[in-house]
Amino acid sequence: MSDNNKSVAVTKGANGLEKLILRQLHGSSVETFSFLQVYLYGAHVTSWKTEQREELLFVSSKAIFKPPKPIRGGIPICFPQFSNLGSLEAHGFARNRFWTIDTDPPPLQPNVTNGVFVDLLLKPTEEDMKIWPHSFEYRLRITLGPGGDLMLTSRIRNTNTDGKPFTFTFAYHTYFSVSDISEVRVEGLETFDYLDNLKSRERYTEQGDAITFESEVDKIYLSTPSKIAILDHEKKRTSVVRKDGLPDAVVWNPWDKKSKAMADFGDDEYKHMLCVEAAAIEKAITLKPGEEWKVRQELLTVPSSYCSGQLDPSKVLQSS
Ligand code: TA6
Repeated sequence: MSDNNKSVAVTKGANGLEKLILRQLHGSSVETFSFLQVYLYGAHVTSWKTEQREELLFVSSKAIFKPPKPIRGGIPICFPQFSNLGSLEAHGFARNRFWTIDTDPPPLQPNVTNGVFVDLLLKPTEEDMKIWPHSFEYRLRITLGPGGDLMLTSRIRNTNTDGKPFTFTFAYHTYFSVSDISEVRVEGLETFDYLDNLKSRERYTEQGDAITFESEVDKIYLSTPSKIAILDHEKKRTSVVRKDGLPDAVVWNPWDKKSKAMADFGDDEYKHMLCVEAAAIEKAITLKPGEEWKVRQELLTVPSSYCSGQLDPSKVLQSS
């Protein structure tokens, strides 16, 4: 699909895996466009670039683009579970299944979509039903807005014909690219409670006036505000996560020891990434047959340098 200022192309990516390229032109120059790359494998966004061609997402140089391994980086979709425990694959199976392009999705209400978008669809296979015995339709709209913002809208419907409800947890496991993790602050989660994954998910309250990083962090913040800011002083850039219907937020950096333990992650790559994940974890979601759950995450970036006073996080977090 293409018109004068937006386009979607289907092409082959790593290991011949099919991927979609979305472009949104800015102004009149055909050279000025923001850009998205989405693999049908996992409905996995692996690149989001500004009109200045700046890559905003992190993908490991050692990522394995080969099923059944999920792609390390970008925005893995964690469904029907956010957990590395239990009988399902870690973080569920949505991120290591092949999705299809949904050519005739039910209308999205309210249809706030402007920009260029694709609709993707996942339904369980018979194999999937053996490990998670439920029918569902998961529709994902991925939108690159006119200003280069990235929006993911998920609609998950219970299509069980046996009258059974199902329960799940969920996260958009977003890997942000950062200049140097020791120069990054996260604003918007201070004073909130969190479950510390490094201490058997014990509950604590965030004391700091911002989250900074000197060692491994793996925290599930609970009932958090709709906006979280990630300030990258060196890049003079603030990324903002705006979430709707997703009460929790996971913050993860593996640091050095865990980085070395991951085969699909460079030993030093922890310095250049940070996961901030809009999620529904503490209170699992239950859908009866016919019910649909709709949630949204919008990502945008604003130029900023906290130290130069160009950015008052409270303004960004309170802005509409
Ligand atoms: O989101 C944080 C986390 O749950 C960490 O505990 C770590 O396991 C990370 O996800 C990566 O999980 P993955 O299954 O993608 O290797």
